[in-house]
Amino acid sequence: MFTHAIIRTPGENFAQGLTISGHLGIADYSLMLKQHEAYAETLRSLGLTVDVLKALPAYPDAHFVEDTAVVTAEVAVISNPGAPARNGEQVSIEPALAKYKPVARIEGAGTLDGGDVLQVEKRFFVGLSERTNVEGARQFARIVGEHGYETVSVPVGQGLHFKSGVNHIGGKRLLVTPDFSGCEALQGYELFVTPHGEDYAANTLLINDTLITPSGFPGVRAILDATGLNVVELDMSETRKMDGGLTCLSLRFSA
Ligand code: CIR
Repeated sequence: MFTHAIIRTPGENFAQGLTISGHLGIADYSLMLKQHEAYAETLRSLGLTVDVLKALPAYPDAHFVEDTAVVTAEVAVISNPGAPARNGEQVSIEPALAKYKPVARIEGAGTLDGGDVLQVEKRFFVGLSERTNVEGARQFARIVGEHGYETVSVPVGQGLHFKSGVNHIGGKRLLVTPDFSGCEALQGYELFVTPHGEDYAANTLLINDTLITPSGFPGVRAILDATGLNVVELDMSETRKMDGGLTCLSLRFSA
């Protein structure tokens, strides 16, 4: 059960962040702020206490706070972001999390982005991607292993992060892009594959009994409605232009 979230206000220079989605157009700051506020309000409406951190002008991607840590019930693992332009964001997330949890860190040659880490009950999937390497996954597995969690590493072929393609939608259900539909590491789960043209909506966020999903993806919406959970849609157009999604914009935890 999540009770808290940490988010960060996007900086005025957020459109200078990393992106390979230039074909979607230049991201607009005032619209981004509006959509970010709607995101925060949705989390509050679900009963979460939301801490809002100040923008970090030196890091235009810093509002994608998910990549800077992985928070479990017992410990906050501060990440070591794999993109050089983002490495440093984790320094300012640490005090925000240390108020709530003991902290541990991914260090040295190990890199890890929180966007590559998906928790399903006592299991963590860690995507090995351009951002997260084997050493980062090894350090992460050791830290959370001390608290009884199992870690399974999964290669990420296409897509930025593991959670760009795989997310938990309650019970034993995972929402996956076609790339992950035959993934052996996901055996034992019921896989729901995003329909053609709807890969972006694989990044759907489960908050307690509610699924938050990007608007404009009717096939995914139908899959989510069939779960019987509450479903909320948010317009994610400006975040998407910067390769981000719903999970990327917050750290969720119980405190
Ligand atoms: C980046 O390339 O790092 C950012 N522009 C997008 C990060 C999205 N984060 C996430 O999927 N967890």
